[in-house]
Amino acid sequence: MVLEGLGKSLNSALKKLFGASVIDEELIKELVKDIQRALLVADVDVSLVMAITQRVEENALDENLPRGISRREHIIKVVWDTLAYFLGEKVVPFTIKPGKPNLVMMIGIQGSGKTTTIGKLARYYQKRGIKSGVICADNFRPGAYSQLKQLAERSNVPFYGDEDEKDAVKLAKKGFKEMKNKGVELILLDTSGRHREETSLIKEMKDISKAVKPQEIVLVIDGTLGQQAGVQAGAFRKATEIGSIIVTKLDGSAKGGGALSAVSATGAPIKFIGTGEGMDAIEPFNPTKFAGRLLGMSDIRGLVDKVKEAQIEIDEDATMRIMKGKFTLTDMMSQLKQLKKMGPLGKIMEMLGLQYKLPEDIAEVQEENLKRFEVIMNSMTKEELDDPKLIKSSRIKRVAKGSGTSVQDVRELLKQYENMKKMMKQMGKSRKRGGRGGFPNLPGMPGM
Ligand SMILES: Nc1nc2c(ncn2[C@@H]2O[C@H](COP(=O)(O)OP(=O)(O)OP(=O)(O)O)[C@@H](O)[C@H]2O)c(=O)[nH]1
Ligand SMILES: [Mg+2]
Repeated sequence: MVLEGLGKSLNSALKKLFGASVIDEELIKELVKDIQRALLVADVDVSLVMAITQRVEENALDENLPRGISRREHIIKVVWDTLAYFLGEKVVPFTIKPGKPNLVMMIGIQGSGKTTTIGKLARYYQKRGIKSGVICADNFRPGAYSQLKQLAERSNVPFYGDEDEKDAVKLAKKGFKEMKNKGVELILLDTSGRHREETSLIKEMKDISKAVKPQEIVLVIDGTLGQQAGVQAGAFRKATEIGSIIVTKLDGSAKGGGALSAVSATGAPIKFIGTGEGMDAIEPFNPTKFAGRLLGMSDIRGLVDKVKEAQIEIDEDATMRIMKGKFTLTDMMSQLKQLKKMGPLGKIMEMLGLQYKLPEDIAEVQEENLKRFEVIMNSMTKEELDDPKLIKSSRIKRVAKGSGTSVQDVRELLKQYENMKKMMKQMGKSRKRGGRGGFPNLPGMPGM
């Protein structure tokens, strides 16, 4: 999992939001604190953390909610948008002209993941129908030649290297020529990792790029560096206009959030991220999607859409009453109708990532049942609807007779009511606990 730690803590912060009974300034403050903590642990720069949380705080309680959006949805969206904003703009991977030799040069300090990334990229593009090849211009580390050669063989792409040639510029030139002759469209140039700091690295980059004129120069940065990654990205951005960034080792790194945000703060475009040692562990970087994934929310979007589709109307009065512990038969009926519009409740719980075994009769709201319940309820007095406890056996008989149903049908309705009331109680309890791992507010129920 990419940035598992950060994702987990952000997700649990948002779960609290679902579990809370009221959304007020205090709750937002708590949410903001949780987010701050999560970002600081991920090594995001303090001033950036402040900027992010300020944005959330300012917008979360925005008075003007867009039509059809609940406060909860709005807050999730604010957190999501803010994170995405600070992760940078969406950029297109590489611009590759088909049928032409497109040279992409990879640079980066020792061990940042250049060679591995080249292997992954060659495979990534080859699979997508772009003829790819790799050149080893690393004449410094003894193992470099065979490392890249093996990676090329595994993906079945052409490789150029010469163990006896010590001049990196010559290697690059020769390799480029050979790849051109082979009709390779994406030529990936691997350079040496002898550099431990930016200055010498950038000098070599300039020497080689003068000789072979790459379309694009990619700085490969180790994501475990955290916010330090920003220093490299900044120096690189000053030195070249055709530069982009790949951040590696985001799998399992606690500091990856810091690396991504610091790099994006320099304005350098992050094009790919490395997410593991395997050959396929690379993906184009999309800040919006990435932020959603961090929040563990990709499915909540679906839920939000669904809620909107069903156009569930929230009855404020009923909400208040239920909050105060009063749950009437009429309330149950309107809840059941709303759930019916949304499809099986169990599925919704699943989308929210919550595990809770629902009583079967609640999970599946049957159309027929709803109709029968309605008929039965029509034979009840207002008093009875508001306080179903009053409905004892003689009243049950009367209602059954009046509605043309059976005593058993009426009992079933009352049982359903009891079940649902119990469920409401549990929800109330889990809210008081802070909601962690607890129960969400059901759509159309208090506060959602
Ligand atoms: N977990 C993880 N490991 C990675 C990733 N990318 C690279 N590595 C590992 O990082 C180490 C260094 O990778 P290389 O590709 O050799 O790095 P390099 O920049 O070419 O190194 P030099 O050429 O010596 O400077 C290797 O053990 C890789 O397996 C990644 O995304 N995730
Ligand atoms: Mg290397």
